[in-house]
Amino acid sequence: MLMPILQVNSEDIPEYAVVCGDPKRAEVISGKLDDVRELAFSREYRTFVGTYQGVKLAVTSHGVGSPGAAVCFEELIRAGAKTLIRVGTAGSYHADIPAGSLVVSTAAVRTDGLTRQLVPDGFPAVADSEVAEALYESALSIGEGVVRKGITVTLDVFFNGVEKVPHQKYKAAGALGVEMEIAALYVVAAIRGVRAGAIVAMDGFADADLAAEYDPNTNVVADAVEREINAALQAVVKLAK
Ligand code: R1X
Repeated sequence: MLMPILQVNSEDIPEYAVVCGDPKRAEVISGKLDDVRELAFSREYRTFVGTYQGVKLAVTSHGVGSPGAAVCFEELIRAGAKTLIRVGTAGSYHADIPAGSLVVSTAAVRTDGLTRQLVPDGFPAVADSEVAEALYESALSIGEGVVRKGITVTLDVFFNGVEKVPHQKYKAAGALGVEMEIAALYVVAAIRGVRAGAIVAMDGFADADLAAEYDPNTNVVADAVEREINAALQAVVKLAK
């Protein structure tokens, strides 16, 4: 069956999927696979399939923000994906988790608008514990940089408007950082009965003024993205065993 937005056929989608925001990053990840095939490049959704150490997987970009990303997660699941892992970037809340650090998201605060339209208030957005553990162990085994696991915040706003996001409160409550899609992934996975996890590379500090300070295009961030991609692929192999 053809998925209407991703433009991929369900027969081509394996049980494992690695998802990322950026279509260019999807191409980079696909470069690490054997027997790669590009299935489609539709809107912001670029999909490849291939194998990594013998395990079949799809790699799909989901774009920026929860509503669009949820379309990607939903269609991958409808097409047959049973384990989804997001590799992404996030802003850090803590000086000891600087740019270049990796964080495995064990749960996400649902400050996005989308998941409120999917599930009732209070419903948690949580990672599958096996997927989170596989990601954490794989990231640690790479042996470089800061690796942490914990709660992340998912919001919709990227550049501040008039209202201020209460980052200090999330930080005080123990969240490690903030990004824009993980809650959608965890909630969609819960509703559909599949497992999901996420690892993010910190690309700066979230409470800085993004417009003035934000520069995710550094070697430190690129190295961390490379490490999180390798960790995600190793986690897929661990989970498939
Ligand atoms: O998740 C956030 C969003 O997809 C973090 O980085 C992206 C914007 O650059």
